[in-house]
Amino acid sequence: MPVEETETKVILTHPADESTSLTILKHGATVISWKYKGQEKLWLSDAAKLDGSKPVRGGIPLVFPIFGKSKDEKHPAFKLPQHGFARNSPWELLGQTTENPLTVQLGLGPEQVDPELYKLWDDGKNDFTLILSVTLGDDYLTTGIEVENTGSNDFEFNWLFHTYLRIPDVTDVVVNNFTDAKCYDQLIGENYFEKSPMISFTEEFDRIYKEIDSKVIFQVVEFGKVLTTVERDNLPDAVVWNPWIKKSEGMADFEPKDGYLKMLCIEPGHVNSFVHLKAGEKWNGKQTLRNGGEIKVQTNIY
Ligand code: TA6
Repeated sequence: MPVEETETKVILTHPADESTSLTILKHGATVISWKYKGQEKLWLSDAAKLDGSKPVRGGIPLVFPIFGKSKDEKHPAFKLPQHGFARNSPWELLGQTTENPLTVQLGLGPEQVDPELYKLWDDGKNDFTLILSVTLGDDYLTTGIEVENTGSNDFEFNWLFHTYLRIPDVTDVVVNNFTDAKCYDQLIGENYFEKSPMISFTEEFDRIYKEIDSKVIFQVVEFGKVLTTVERDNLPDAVVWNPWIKKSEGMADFEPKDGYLKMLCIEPGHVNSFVHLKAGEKWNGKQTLRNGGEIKVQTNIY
């Protein structure tokens, strides 16, 4: 059955290849598994909470309306927890929209968010609808978001797909096409231009790459072979994160502790600035994760 719904999950199975499938946890509308011909492409912690008690450690958590924690106590999202409330709220399955490729939609509105949490955002005066579209293609997964301001109050927000890619060994992979991108390094608190043609990982890594043209694709490459390609539509920024040893040890829901070797977050989003949405307006952003592909070297000079 291409689409199966349980109380807590939605499972999509490719109509022509049952070894290609994906699982969405309704909590946070978090894609927790994407199998391409039986091979798991996303990383999920063995200790990830899947009971709705906290955001999922792994898969594709959804970051809205704030990335990180606001440092401006006057900002409407200042009181919200890190990464906002979308990833920690119960979304509902709206239905299947297409058969080929197979697509379902899940929705979130204020009425589904914990009232205590919701009122931390602008005193609860914003009205919105989030519609997540998830597409299982032959060799790709697409997650697209539509944010609609359904109220009378203009608001601003960040959006980010906090994608945890599964990889054989992070010390064996490089990621291309961040060359010359503007970057804010969260670990040293500095801005600089990325000079590496292929970024590699030998320690904790936490960088926000900013305002990169959507034509630029990012590729996780192992021994000259592309494992996964990340494409973006209307998501100008991308965070790259690996917690490494110490940070992994400090996260109770991060297991196994050496799991940092098997994951890499490449997170398309709009986080370097806020999206300003007037009453009645809509905004869309999309990522496509593609299995494999030919190495395509691009620069950020457009
Ligand atoms: O996306 C990178 C990041 O902002 C890191 O700084 C780290 O905090 C990570 O997100 C995980 O955040 P979480 O709230 O899920 O523990």
